[in-house]
Amino acid sequence: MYLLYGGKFTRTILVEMVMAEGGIEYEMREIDILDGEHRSGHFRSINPAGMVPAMVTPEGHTLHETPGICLYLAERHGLDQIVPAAGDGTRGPFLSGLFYLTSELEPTMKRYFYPHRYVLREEDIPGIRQQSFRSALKNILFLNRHLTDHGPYYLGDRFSLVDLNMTYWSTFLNEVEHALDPAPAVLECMKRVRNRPKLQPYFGRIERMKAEYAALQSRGTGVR
Ligand SMILES: N[C@@H](CCC(=O)N[C@@H](CS)C(=O)NCC(=O)O)C(=O)O
Repeated sequence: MYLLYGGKFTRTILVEMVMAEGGIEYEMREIDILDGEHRSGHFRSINPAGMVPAMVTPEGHTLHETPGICLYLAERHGLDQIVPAAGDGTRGPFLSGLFYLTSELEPTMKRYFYPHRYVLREEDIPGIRQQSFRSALKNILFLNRHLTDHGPYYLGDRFSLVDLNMTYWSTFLNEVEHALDPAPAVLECMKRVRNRPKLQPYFGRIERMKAEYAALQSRGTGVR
């Protein structure tokens, strides 16, 4: 049995969605990031990087880094439909898309969510948040171009982990009204991903978490 550490207000839900796509069983171990539990000695003995998600395999290996965990699960459980196998012609574009999201969009989103970590003065927080939002949109516009030429999914007619990741992050940019209007192919892809029967409930949960986290932030709380 897999043990998945993570929970509310985190990207752990991406791993849960891959588990759902593959019908893979796991046990959830809730880590409260609002309470700083991810920095506790107990959790650092599992993932010294102090971040969630982390996942312990049935053999006892501890894995971290969301895209790595998702790839691992898909490959181990033969989910070739969401991760093209080595040798498949779409494997190259798939890796480019996934690494683009991981190395370009994800760090920008981290600045958007935790702007206070990137400033020396409190008054610079709104500026960092605005600047990271703009950078993220540039990444989305690049993806939009790719989807316009090759869509409706990143790999054409075939849904993959790239679409899942892109939809997850874009869902947060969508909270600013009309922000994604210049990216219609991205919006179309997001609609398809969110409507996948196995994924629908998870995107419902993400919307509820977004609303709850926004309410916390307006009261001055959140992850420090
Ligand atoms: N590169 C890591 C980043 C993980 C990450 O930043 N997780 C967030 C939750 S979504 C977290 O643990 N935040 C707590 C913190 O940074 O203090 C991954 O993709 O898994």
